Amino acid sequence: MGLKVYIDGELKEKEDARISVYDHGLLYGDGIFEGIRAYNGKVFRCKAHIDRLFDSAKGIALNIPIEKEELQEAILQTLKANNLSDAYIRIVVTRGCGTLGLDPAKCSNPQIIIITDSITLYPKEMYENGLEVITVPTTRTSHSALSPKIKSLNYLNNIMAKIEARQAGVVEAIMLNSAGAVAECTGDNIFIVKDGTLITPPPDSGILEGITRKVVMELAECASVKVKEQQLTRFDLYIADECFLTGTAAEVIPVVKIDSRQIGDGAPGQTTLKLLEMFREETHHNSIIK
Ligand code: PXG
Repeated sequence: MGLKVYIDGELKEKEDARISVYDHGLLYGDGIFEGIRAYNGKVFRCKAHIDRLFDSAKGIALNIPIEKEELQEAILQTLKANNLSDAYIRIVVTRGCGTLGLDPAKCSNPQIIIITDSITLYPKEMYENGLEVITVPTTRTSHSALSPKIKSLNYLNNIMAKIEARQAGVVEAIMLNSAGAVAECTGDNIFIVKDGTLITPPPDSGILEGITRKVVMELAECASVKVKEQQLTRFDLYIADECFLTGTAAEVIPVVKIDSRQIGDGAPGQTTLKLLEMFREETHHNSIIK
């Protein structure tokens, strides 16, 4: 039996889980999504992800036709149907079928899709040796255009940044905001360590406030590491002692080179490794954060 996907209130075989070519999610990227993980049969920070999904929906004036509790039930039901205890969960809500033309008022029946599968963003060696990343020309969307807090189905500017990184021979891009300050990566938040303090750009640098980011900040506090949200420039990255990225898919991954410059001594830093270990403990074993 193949993988089952939740779509329009039903569990269907992967091959039969389809949406219309008239769905505005496809035609205009009109919709939203969430990426969540389950570890040992438990959905990690489920409430935070569902809350963010509903906020994204509200941000684009899309009414999700089920309650939060029902969505949580549907996630658990989908995991169970696929017999998965460690999984990547992708929730997609589209505007639904409409006519050819932007008007969302002509759309009916938003589609709720839940895919549960596995995800591997980076090979194991990259977690051990660290990533090389670059800053790229494509900037993160500004609050005045499309709020970066909305996890919309329109990720093209992040995809452009990813292409720019790939073309330069590295796997990930650091995106700046339109004022030239560091925002985040294409699907991950960024942290540096400088003189023992953990620093990450604040929400108003134009970032998606990552749930992994929040967990890592809480873990740092548990480990008595000083944490600061502070605007960062490329200069701050270049003189950092350590750097790492956080995200649901990547979890915590060290960065050892930025724009061809070595960070720290060129190996994953002590604080990074400590937080990576604490994150694995938090997800797989006992909760450190109370
Ligand atoms: N910034 C952006 C722009 C994101 O899209 C994060 C930061 C990290 O947020 P969380 O809450 O996950 O810590 C994201 C999350 C994918 C994928 O398929 C992308 C995300 C999440 C899961 C999978 O590349 N983006």
